[in-house]
Amino acid sequence: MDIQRATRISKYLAKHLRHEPERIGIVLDAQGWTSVDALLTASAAHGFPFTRAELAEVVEANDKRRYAIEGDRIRANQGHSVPVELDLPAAEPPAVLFHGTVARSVASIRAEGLKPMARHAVHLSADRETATRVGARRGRAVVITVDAGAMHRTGHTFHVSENGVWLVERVPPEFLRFP
Ligand code: HQG
Repeated sequence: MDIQRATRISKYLAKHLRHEPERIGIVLDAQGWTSVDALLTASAAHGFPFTRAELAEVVEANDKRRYAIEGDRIRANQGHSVPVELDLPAAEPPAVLFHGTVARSVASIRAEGLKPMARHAVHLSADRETATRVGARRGRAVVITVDAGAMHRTGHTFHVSENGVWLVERVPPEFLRFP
């Protein structure tokens, strides 16, 4: 499969497994899973057919392991805007984590801390390079350092997704260090 086709399928999955399942008439369970058969049928019925083999390849080869297939079900590993309980175990974060953003958001982040905005959780990266890539989606990246160790000690709960993204409900400004 060429890379454009794989990217189109991946974006289609993101749209319907994270944000708008109802658009193609699929239903996610409480943990975000839906049946692979239902997804293949619904996608074809809504004008974007792909095969089970293509789906498996996209899930397997995805640069960020955004999706998981287990038996006959599939879900997005993180990034939802629809309500789901991913049931990820709480995990102890490393001493510092990173968040990539852009200059225009910094004043507001300084004042209010990091908020989940349209998603369920604030997304944090274990390394600076990943955070730089996340920020660079929107312009010139600004990488903020999060004192995750101190947050953990003061009772903030962290989860880590299947694909290594650290998730937390919010980050108050006192735990942030700006460049
Ligand atoms: C910003 C992609 C103003 C925040 C990426 C970010 C990631 C604030 C934006 C994943 C703010 C939210 C998530 C505040 C946060 N005031 N702006 N108080 N608090 N922000 O897309 O972290 O390809 O929801 O800095 O690679 O950019 O989808 O979050 O700029 O892993 O798998 O509000 O999405 O992964 O944007 O990205 P997003 P994000 P996927």
